[in-house]
Amino acid sequence: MTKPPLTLHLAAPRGFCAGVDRAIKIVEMALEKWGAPVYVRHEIVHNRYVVDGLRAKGAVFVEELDECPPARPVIFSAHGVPKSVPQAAEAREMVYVDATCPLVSKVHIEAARHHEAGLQMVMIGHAGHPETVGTMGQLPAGEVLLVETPEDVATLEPRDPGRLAFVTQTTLSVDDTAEVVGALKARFPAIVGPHKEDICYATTNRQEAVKAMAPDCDAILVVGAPNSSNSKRLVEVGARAGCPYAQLVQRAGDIDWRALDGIKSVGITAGASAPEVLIEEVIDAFRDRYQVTVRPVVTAEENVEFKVPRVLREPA
Ligand code: 0CJ
Ligand code: F3S
Repeated sequence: MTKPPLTLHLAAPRGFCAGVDRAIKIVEMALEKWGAPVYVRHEIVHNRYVVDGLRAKGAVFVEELDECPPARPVIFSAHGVPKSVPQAAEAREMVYVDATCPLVSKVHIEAARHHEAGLQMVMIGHAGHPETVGTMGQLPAGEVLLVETPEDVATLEPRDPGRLAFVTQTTLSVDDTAEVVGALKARFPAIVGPHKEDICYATTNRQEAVKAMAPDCDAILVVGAPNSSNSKRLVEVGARAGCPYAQLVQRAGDIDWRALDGIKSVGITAGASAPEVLIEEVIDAFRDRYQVTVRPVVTAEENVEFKVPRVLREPA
């Protein structure tokens, strides 16, 4: 039987960002330096394939520091941690390596700076997400007001409406965040913040690529995990930019082929924590069923790289 033709729009940039690359390298290098087991607080990045791969090499994933034996090294995930976590590790005299993405650390520093200047902080982010918990945890409990939507801005009760600053999660929807920032600036004209928001280059670029391809796609598949904020935002961006079917898939096995029946074009992208091997797996699954023509959709070039912490560059 001849396979039906299919145009496969392949987003670029897609997949791993510099912060994820660095975080995974940190776990691998820690395992080389100290041997197994090395503990990792929270999934190093939100991807089961990555986590399972590191677990097979001797990483042990836990949710809280007190699950780690004090005699073994522990790594903090790319999403960042509240200040209390390194403090507790120090109190227990543990060896720890912080794999927080430098772009998240930058937001932590900004929040602390505004707080020291006497401004009350507002954070735009998703409640309960580890990055939001980590950024809010840079300041004493109750010091950061969280908003998720423009409606939340209307109910804020700051100490002094003239002495406010804001920071954001790095993996938000660029468009949704612009609305929340707009609502903040409308209600609190003196609010201080970044030029636009703190959404990182990787999040911005992946959303741009999806927007560019969405009008040409009968379906868009985003390779990523259900707990990956940036991956879920790509699905929303695809749907909002006009694609009638946008879906998150962890691997090729998740593809709902019946839902794709009759499509002539598909867009493929991946969240910042999804490895290229899983994208290849998805493309191969399409090649098995269709005569595929790949059309790259390139909207930006990325050449960002972050160094691993010095402790891992020195001999044991
Ligand atoms: O929070 C981050 C610094 C992004 C890390 C990479 O992506 P992922 O999927 O692990 O995390 P998000 O849920 O934050 O997108
Ligand atoms: Fe960092 Fe952005 Fe990736 S904050 S971990 S570069 S998604």
